[in-house]
Amino acid sequence: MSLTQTAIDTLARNDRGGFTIPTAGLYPYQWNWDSAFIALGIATYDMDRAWTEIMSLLEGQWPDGMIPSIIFRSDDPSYFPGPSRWGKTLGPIPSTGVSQPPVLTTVVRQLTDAGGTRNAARRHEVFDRLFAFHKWFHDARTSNGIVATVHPWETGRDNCPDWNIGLDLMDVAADLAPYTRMDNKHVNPQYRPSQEQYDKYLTIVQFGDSVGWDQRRLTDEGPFLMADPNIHFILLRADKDLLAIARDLGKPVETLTQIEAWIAKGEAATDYLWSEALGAFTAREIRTGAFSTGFTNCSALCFYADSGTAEQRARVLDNLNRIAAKVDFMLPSWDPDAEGFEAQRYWCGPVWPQMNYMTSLGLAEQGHDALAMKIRDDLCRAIERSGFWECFNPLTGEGCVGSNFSWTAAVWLSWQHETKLEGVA
Ligand code: 9WN
Repeated sequence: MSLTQTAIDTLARNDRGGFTIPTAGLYPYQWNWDSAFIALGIATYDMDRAWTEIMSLLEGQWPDGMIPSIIFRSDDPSYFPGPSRWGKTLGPIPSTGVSQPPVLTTVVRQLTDAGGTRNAARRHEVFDRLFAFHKWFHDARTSNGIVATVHPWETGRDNCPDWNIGLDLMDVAADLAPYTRMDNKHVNPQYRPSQEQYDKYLTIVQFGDSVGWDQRRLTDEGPFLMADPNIHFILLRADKDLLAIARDLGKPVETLTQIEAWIAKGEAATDYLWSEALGAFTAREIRTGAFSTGFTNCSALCFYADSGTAEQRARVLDNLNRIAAKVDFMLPSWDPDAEGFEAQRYWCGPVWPQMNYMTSLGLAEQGHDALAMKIRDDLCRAIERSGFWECFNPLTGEGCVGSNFSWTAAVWLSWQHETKLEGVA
């Protein structure tokens, strides 16, 4: 059977009726940014079902605009922490109390960019909800003018060494309720976050629950507060895509002015994330201003967001070329020259399909076709060698952690469908 057919079958197998889980067992619910990438993949063969994926994700949106990282439509004992551990969250469906990188608007634009009345109607149908989601990031998550994150899970890059400078500043809650991890029962524990990291993840959840999931308090008073290039660049691009959709729909001038203000704020924050020492955009601890110390697979998303100066972009390219000379498969999630690199441990080294997708798209849009192609081809080689895994060892191409993975299948389909390397912007 062809890999393309296997990819379609993988998505069908993970379909739970209107929404798609990342993979059975390990992740039995609907995840926020997973669903956005999944919609891109499904759109290559069934646009109506792709749109249903978007609409089902929006069903979980909170009244304040937040779209949670996980929507719990059931209580599945195979995953921890499930709905009971997150407590009384504020959405229409039980959910987590943090969000995930807001790639959704960009995907909506991609899905509806062909024009026509149907697509215009779809854009119209979701516009207010997308606007509310962006507003939530800019209002409830902004600290010192920077869109912050309060939990490594919100960044989608759980145990990346980027978060060590934030996690080191916090203690595990003395009254942390006992719990049993489930992730380690599905996959090799060596490839997953450490116990201490999990205790801290759960400490933040316990804090959020203790303030009734008041998002302003979670940002201002919570135990963890960092700036993440992943959320930053994805939101900045999404703001630009939201502006394009708003113009297309003929939205009022106040709406356009608001989005333009968010974009201006975002462009200023790009500089905040610039580490001169590393020549790269890195995570920062907001209370101390400390920079992380390694180049990650979101450090080159400046191209995807079309942000940063020519000098900054040139240094980012130097870093990409440095790393390309060290690994067989681009783009590792953590710098192979930095302390903490582990080729098989989750966000400490492995290649992640959705990150290669965004990085490659951004590089292509900005005219760096050779690198864009390399980042695409390396992932395709890893998939051809190992199958549709959650992530891949950058030294060997071996698959890591979850198998039969939805976003890997989706990225593959999306690339197979394109005839040339062209973005939507
Ligand atoms: C916590 C589902 C998610 C992805 C994240 C990835 C991982 C969850 C976990 O799986 O996170 O949200 O339990 O490890 O880090 O990016 O959305 O695929």
